[in-house]
Amino acid sequence: QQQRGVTIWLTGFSGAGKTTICQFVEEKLQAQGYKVEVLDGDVMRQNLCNQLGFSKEDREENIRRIGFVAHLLTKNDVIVLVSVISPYRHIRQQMRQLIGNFIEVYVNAPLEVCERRDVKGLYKKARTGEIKCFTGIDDPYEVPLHPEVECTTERESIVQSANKVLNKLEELGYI
Ligand code: GGZ
Repeated sequence: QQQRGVTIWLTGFSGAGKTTICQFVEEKLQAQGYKVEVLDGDVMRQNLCNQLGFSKEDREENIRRIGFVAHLLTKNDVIVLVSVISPYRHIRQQMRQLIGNFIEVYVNAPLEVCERRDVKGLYKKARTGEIKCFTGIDDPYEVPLHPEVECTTERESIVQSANKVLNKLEELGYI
C-alpha cells in the first residue's frame, strides 16, 4: 500500500522539546520503512531562510517558506516533521489550509522550564537584552486552541511524547 503524505507541525517555545521529539519520531518511522523529512526552524534558518530575523514579518516569511516546502513534500507522499516555534496562530492556520493533511502538535512546556533548561544559553541572553524579541520573554506566543496532539514535556518522557504523535498517525491512517 502506498504511503500517504502528511505534515506533523510541532509548535512551542524554544527548548520545549520539539527537535528531540522530531528526531525520535523520524527514527521510528524510518525504521519502519517510511519516507520522512524533518524541517527544523533552526536548520532552515541557515539555508532556505537565511537573512530572516525574528520580527513578526520575518517569522511569518520563515513559516511561509518552510510551510511551502512541507506542502510540496506532503503532496509527494512524504511524512514531514516541521519543528518551528511558529508563534502566530493565523499563520499556523494558513499552513493547515495550504497543506491539508496536517497534524498540529503543541509541545507544551512552561516558559520557566524552558528557561531553566536553557540548552543554548539564549534565554539568558534574552534576559540581559543581548537578544531582543525572544519568544516568551519579550515576544508573543499564541497557544494552539485545538491541536491534534499535546505533549507536556515536563511531565512525560520523550518516548511518551513521541508515542502520542505515532499513535495519532496510526489513528488517522497514515501509518
Ligand atoms: C525565538 C530564537 C530567537 C528569538 C534565536 N526568538 O531553540 P532554538 O533557538 O534552537 O530554536 C529557536 C530558533 C527559532 O527559530 P524558528 O524558525 O523556530 O522561529 S519562528 O517559528 O518564530 O520563525 C532559537 C533561535 O532560533 N532563536 N533568536 N528572538 N527563538
